[in-house]
Amino acid sequence: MEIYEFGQRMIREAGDFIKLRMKEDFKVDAKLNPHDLVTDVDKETETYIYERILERYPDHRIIGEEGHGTDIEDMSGVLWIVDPIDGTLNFVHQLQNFAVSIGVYVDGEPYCGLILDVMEGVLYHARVGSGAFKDDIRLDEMRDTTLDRSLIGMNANWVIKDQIGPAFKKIVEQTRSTRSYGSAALEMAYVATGILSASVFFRLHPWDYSAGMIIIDEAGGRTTNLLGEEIDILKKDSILTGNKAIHKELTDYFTSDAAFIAGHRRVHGEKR
Ligand code: 2AM
Ligand code: CA
Ligand code: CA
Ligand code: CA
Repeated sequence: MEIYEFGQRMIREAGDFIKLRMKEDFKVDAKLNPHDLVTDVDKETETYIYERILERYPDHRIIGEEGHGTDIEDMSGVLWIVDPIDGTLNFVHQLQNFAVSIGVYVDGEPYCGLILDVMEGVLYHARVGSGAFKDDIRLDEMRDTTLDRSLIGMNANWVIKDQIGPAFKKIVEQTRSTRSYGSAALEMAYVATGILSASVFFRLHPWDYSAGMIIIDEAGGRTTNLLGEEIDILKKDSILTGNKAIHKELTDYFTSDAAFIAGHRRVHGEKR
């Protein structure tokens, strides 16, 4: 069976696993700080996905947020990049608005992206070269927009930071409005469908953005970091994703702001 079809079936089964498991009690722990939570369900779902992939494809490799694949440093072979629950805060507080997100790479090349809105039962998916889909409906090519007539995905936390805050504040002032959904993967799926024109993130990990990047590419959009630099799929980075016109407008904007560039470099380091 093809990896893409297997992945679609398996991610829906992982969603069913979460829905069953969340009916029982689960433990919530803080990771690095009180804003950064993890639950038993995150960990158990990652293990479920890990075992399902290896039982079917013993030679594939898997990186997951909750601890699998920490030794992986190259992209050879088939690599699954897994976020078992993207939007853990939503999971804990709302029991909705969270996703399973999986990006698959073959010898370093993007192969397919899968984002399951678990409680809605909606799967956003794309295989490179075959278009992007919401369930079985093919997504239209993303249309160009300008900042002043766009809804932009953005987390309010960045507006209050010293060095980078003013740049984000200007976006709040200039765009039609901002939205924040609490799941980077779902927000990227919304960009692919066009209900957001773009989305900006700071400090995302590969498991947050890999599936979304592939789906947005297939829908005709563009993803780089906020300075317009290509993403290295094994690294943390900022993410700017959107239709091609607004992507250019926003990268031009961020790269014209010296304080923002300095703040970005401080958090993300020099570009490799
Ligand atoms: P997570 O739920 O899988 O941790 C909003 O919180 C978005 O940012 C979510 O997609 C969340 O993913 C992601 N995120 C990435 N790094 C984070 C961090 N250190 N703390 C909280 N959320 C983080
Ligand atoms: Ca997390
Ligand atoms: Ca995540
Ligand atoms: Ca997660």
